[in-house]
This record gives sequence, structure tokens and C-alpha cells, in this order.
Amino acid sequence: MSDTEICNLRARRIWDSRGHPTIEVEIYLKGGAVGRGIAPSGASCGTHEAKDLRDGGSRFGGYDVTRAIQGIELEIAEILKGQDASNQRNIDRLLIELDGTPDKKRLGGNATIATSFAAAHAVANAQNMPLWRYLGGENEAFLPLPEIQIFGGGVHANNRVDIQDFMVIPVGARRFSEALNWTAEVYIAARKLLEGTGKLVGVADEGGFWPMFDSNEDGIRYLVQAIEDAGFTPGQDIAISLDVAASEFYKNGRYRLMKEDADLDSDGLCAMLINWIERYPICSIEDPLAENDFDGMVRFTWAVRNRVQVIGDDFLVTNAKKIRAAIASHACNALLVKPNQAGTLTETRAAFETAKTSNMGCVVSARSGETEDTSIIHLAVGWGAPQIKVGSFSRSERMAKWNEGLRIEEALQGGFLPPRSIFPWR
Ligand code: 2PG
Ligand code: MG
Repeated sequence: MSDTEICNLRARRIWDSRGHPTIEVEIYLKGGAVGRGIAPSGASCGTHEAKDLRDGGSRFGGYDVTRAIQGIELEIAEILKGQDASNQRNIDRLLIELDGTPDKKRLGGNATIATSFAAAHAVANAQNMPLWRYLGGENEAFLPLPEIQIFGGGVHANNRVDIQDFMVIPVGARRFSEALNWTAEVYIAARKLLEGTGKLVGVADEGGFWPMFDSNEDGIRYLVQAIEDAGFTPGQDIAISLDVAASEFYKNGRYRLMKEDADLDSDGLCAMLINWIERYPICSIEDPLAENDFDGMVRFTWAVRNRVQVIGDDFLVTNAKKIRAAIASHACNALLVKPNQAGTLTETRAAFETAKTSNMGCVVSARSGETEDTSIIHLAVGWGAPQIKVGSFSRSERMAKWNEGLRIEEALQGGFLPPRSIFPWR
């Protein structure tokens, strides 16, 4: 082990795609290798996610991370020095025990996830392997099917529309690069379409267009049009996917949609979404109902079963226990995997494996606050996740991940997408 023994650890404040502070951790190994991990951050967060530790106050809008960095340098460094970085399970167990809280609020989930990733990167570097190969071992690797945001809304776009993400999934593509080629055409067509109607305001947090739609449904209509304008058949080549992020507009048991001027109960929102599913080529819906509307999720998933992928994001918060409960009640049929919701790689993997062994769909996901870090695509390839979402098709914190996928595809000399038969929307 001596080559992979941790001899030093450093943390620094760097800046994310929203201009907020975030944490970068470097782990130094005895054999000379170094690994770097960076914490992303969400805006539409689930209540039960691991908590970021932020300083509060007025500096940098309260987002500063000096306390979290101190915790890494004073406490985490102390317990990790001398440990074997290649024993990820042990590294993560030490982090969890040192933090000592159920949601990692003492040291911060941002501190633990950056450290956890840094350990994995350090060992991959020590073994001269790309991270995906280190995480995947000798397993036969494939590329994940991309899910790409075209229009942004919700809290990522000042609530201009209630639905958070209007996305595309190139369901007919055979290779990762082909999926991106098709997406590029749709993104360009969408811009042209919006510019022509004078509806374009700018781009939202994840790089999707930020348009002035008159209704939520307009977002879907424009997306269908953009797919057609780009020369594709909606539903067959490229399907639509929504992240409703419904917790964000759920208050006191009601769903308040500003754009529709509607005040709906759980059944009312389900009916509206099912109506869209019947009229548009929608293959996937994330967080259709609020994180604590468990019965609503069960009813919705039953109603659209075998037709649509129903993803739990805030609903499952990358937590194996919550996933088991959802599986037992058929409350959704796919998991969104966000490592910083769990706070360590080991817990993220446990969530992923729980979903996988129950034949749930799996989408590995970046956050709305990101950096140039590309670990997420390595994780998807290494673990064999069938899908990935990292935001839109612009802004370098997004493109860094897509471009890294192209490099991995080349390294795999084929890099095919998973067989269509594994997706729930067939
Ligand atoms: C989501 C994510 C990423 P955030 O809701 O799925 O799109 O957003 O990181 O703000 O939670
Ligand atoms: Mg989401």
C-alpha cells in the first residue's frame, strides 16, 4: 500500500459557475501521485441531502467556505494522513465518523465529497489510469446516454417558468458522439427559433436558453419545434424529458404554478403532467411531485408505468434507504445519482447499486453549480450508469463533461451507448 498512503492533504477555495466559492481538495500520496476533488453545489436542493457548510454572513453572499476548509485542513487531514487512499470505503467511513452528523452538516458535505473524490483521483493517478478505468476495473465499459437541457426555468432562471428543465434525450442515437452531434443541431435550432420570436432573454444557470414563454407548456411546444427544425423526428430520434423539480413550487400541500396561474393539488398536477405525456413525445420526468408527496409519486408512477421514466432526485437524494422504500412502493422507476447529495463516493455507490439491482433506471447527474471538474462522466462510465445529465450544451463547466465523454469514447474504440432495451420508455 505504501505508494497509495496519504502523506498530505490541502484544501483551497476556488469559484464555481455561479461565481460562488467552492472547495478543492488535493490529496498527496507517498508514491508521488496527487489527486484533486472539487465540490459542486445545487440550487434546487432536496431537504434530506448532505448539507454544504457555508460561512453565512455577508461575505460572498454568505456562500464562503472558510470554515469548511479549516475543517479539512485541521481535522480531515489529521485522520487521513497515513491511511491507504485505495481503500475508498475506509476513507469514506472515516469521513462519516469524523463528521458525526446524519447530514454531514458539521464538516460539510462539500468538504467530504471533495475529499472523497480527491482520494479516488489520487489512486487513479498513482496507477496511471483514467478515473473511469480505476472505478470500473476490468468491466466492459460503455458510454451513458446523454440528457441535455435546452431551456432552463425554475430557480435556475429566476422562476420565469415553473418547470426547471426542458431537456432532450437522443433516444435514437447509437453512440455518445452521435447523441452530442444531434443535440448541437437542436440547440442551434432552438436559438434560431427563439431569436425569431423575440422570446430569448439569455441563458439560465446550466446553459439552457432562458426564454419568456407564456406558459410552461410553451416550453414543450418550442422544444418539439426545435427538434423538427433540426431535422429529427420527435420521440423517435430525440425525445423530451422534463425536470419538474416540483418541491420548489409546493407550499402547504398545494402546487402553485405561476405561469399557468394554477393552484393544484397532487392529483391536479399529476393530471396536467399526464395530459402533456399523452400529447407530446415525453420519455422521462424527474421529480414530478414534491419530495414529501410520496403517495402522489406512487399514483403518478403507476399511471405512466412502462411508458415514461420517473426519476427521483430531491425525492431520493442519492440515499440507499430512501431508494429501497421507493422500490417497495413503486414510487418511481429511476434514480438520479448526485454524489454530493450523499457526501461520499461510497454512499453514492451504495445508492447506485441499490437502484441497479432492482432494475431501476439510473441517471448520473451534475449540479447547477459546477466547475471544470469532469469526474461525473468518469463515474458514469466506470460504474456503468446508463444515462447522464450535466446541464445544457453551452458554458464550459457543462461542455468540459461532454468533451471528456468524447475522449473516453475514443479511448474505448467504439464507446457505444447502452442497448435501447434497457430503458423504460421503449
Ligand atoms: C436538478 C439539478 C441539476 P440543482 O434539479 O436535477 O439540474 O439542479 O443542482 O440546482 O439541484
Ligand atoms: Mg432535479
